[in-house]
Amino acid sequence: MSNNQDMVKTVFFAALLSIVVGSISGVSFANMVANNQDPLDVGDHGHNDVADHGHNDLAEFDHDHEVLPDQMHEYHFELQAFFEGYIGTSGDILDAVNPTLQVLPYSNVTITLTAGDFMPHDFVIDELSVQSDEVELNEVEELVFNFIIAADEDGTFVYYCSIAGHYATMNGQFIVGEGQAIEQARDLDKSVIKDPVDIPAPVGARAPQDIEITIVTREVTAKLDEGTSYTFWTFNGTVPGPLIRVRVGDNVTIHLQNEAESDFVHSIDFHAVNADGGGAAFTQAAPGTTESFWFIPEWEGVFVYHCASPHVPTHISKGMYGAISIEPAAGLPAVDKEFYVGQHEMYTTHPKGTRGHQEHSDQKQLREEPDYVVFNGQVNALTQPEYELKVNTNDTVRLFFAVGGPNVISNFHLIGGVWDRVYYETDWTEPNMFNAETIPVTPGSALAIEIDITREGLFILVDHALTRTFDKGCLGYMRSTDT
Ligand SMILES: [Cu+2]
Repeated sequence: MSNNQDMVKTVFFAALLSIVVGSISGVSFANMVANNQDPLDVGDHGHNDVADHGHNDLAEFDHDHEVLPDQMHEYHFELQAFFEGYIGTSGDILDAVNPTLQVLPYSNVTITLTAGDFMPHDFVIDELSVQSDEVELNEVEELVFNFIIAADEDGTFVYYCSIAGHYATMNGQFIVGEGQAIEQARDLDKSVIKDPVDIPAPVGARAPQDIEITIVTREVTAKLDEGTSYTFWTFNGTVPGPLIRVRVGDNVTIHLQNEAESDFVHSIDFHAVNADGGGAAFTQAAPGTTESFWFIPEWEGVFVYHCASPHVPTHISKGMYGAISIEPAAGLPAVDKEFYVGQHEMYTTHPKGTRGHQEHSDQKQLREEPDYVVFNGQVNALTQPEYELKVNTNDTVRLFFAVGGPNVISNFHLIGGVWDRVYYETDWTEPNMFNAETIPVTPGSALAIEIDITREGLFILVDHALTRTFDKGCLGYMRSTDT
């Protein structure tokens, strides 16, 4: 498929052929069409003749000297437009949300767009120069419009609503020919969500020890969003990987075991480790092998680890990051609750909201345009009742927060509260940030935060670059109940 607009030969003509329930202007449009006038003045190719006289005239239809065949394929799709998505209202797409619309080349595509709510909506395909008028309950409740697909437009395009703020929920695929149809979603019953309470106990006050830790790298297809799957690459099957807790001065041996079922080499780079590649130089593990190295933690604090096998940003975006907490000789102060949250972003071949199996997109990653930004590996993972951060009034809460990236900084914010004490890129001796409203946490860093809960109710974890929260999946709940 060419991206060259000159090669795009579809003409969106007579955008409003008829208005079934119309406005005053709609009536005049309908009259103009009936009188064989072209209300949009789309040029001198006589396109509106196609609509009025049927297929036979198409032999004369000349798109940049290409002659269309006598027989055009005919398609009619019926969609109802809601802010939550387009709903198919007939035929194969009945009841489907943002259904995939697939046609053959040389097609005359008719779309009936019905208003579903009291907001304006439209239907746009940029690459095919399709732009409908707007529908809205109590305004124009239904439009019928059509457009011609010429032969050389094979490909997969995105249709969407161009009203401000509607793209994220109102988009789907328009496939011409074979296209690059998205695969069926699979393994939607599987999850890589890291349970935020699934963390080891604090190290406590003790002498240094020899510690052996085995971490398994696992490539897992699992749910990314409602109706959408993705193949994650993980440490121990979750995103983020396990929270590792050791004492400064311990003798830590890491065994990185890459599952035999893996397709790729994986490794581990600890930002806390004073060694080549943070250990990645010693742990490039081929599928079915285990690589080991040891280190003695020198610096207290919370640090990111991640996979550092080529291509490194891709391995991180696929889910390979986590945090290690290196705790002081005297142990950490006691708190009532501890949680572990990670943020990272994914770049996919189709926009967020697309149903099916999403693949990683190198191109979007290169442009640093993520489709998904999430806490703990899945869209809105920490809003699910089983993964909410559950606290009680008067709890002191410690939160380990890690940002894998690979590219997007977190602006970590709590709606309904203030972070009381932040250990920001520091050791554990004392917090260095107090009463923080929004904490910038760069890709490849982790920190600990404490908050004193003083009320019942809902606190909301967000990235305050709020498009990521409202449109890309970065949302979590901390719910406080009275004791
Ligand atoms: Cu990897």
